[in-house]
Amino acid sequence: MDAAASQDLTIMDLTIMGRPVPPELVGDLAETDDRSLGVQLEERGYLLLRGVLDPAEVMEARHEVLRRLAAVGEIADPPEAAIATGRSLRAEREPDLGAFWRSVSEGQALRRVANGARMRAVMERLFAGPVAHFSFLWLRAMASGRASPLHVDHPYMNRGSDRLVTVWTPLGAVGRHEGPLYMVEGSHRWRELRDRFEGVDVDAQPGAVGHFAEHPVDLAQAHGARLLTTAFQPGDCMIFGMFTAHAAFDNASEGGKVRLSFDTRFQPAQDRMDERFSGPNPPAHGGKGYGCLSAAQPMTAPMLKR
Ligand SMILES: O=C(O)CCC(=O)C(=O)O
Repeated sequence: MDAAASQDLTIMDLTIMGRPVPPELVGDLAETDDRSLGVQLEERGYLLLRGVLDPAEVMEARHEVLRRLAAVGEIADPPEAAIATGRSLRAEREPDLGAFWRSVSEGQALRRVANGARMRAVMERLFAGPVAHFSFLWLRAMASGRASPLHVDHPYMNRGSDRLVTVWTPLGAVGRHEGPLYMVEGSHRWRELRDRFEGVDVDAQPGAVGHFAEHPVDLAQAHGARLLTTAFQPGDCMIFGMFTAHAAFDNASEGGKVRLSFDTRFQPAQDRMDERFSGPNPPAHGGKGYGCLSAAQPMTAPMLKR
């Protein structure tokens, strides 16, 4: 276990949707080593890269986002502390919520991290050649008490390259009790998962979903798998494939600290790209643009409840 994680020993207290996660079900994500990234991705279903981005640039992006949220009354002063007020002026000040979230998601400092030279270098190392990324970016502000549901990404973005990968980047440090991302160990090899989700397209098939109905604890226990996580630092990122089951633990931060992160997608430059997420005006799901994201909704008091 790394030093940051051992100072942050809250494994006993991790919850998902309010349900405690038995400590024996939680494990540490493995850090990448010097071998080919492609081989390690194939092996584990994910890559944990430490310190590959510039921490100062990551913190600048974090502050850029927090200042925008503070301007609509959702983050208390000083914005750097990332404490949610539980109130929001977003809807009255920004009648087009999708346009507002797009403008935050296209902030210069954020895009310097998400689409800049350091990120590109990582991706070129992974794909051993030129890369391209979605213009769409999933920026997430997770209030205390919130978690992302367990899912695979394939059903949400499978109209382009089958070499597409997700890159998830914490905007600032994320301790184990602050809603870190987790990967379900070995899930990228589950036959049952492929049978269930391969070829499913949430925008083409009414009622289709990419998330699991089962509680992640039940699913992990049924497969004898662990939920792998870590304490993240600015500069770290995670890469994973379209069939690796993942989600976030509940953000159990005391005092209402918001967990900030973004995820985006990369692929080899020569591959076809999913048209929903590319170009200057990505239509995204249902043609709603950035309005399709739950983060586009005001972060108000009901969101602070489990
Ligand atoms: O950040 C989260 O809570 C979830 C991220 C996610 O689902 C993804 O990166 O695909």
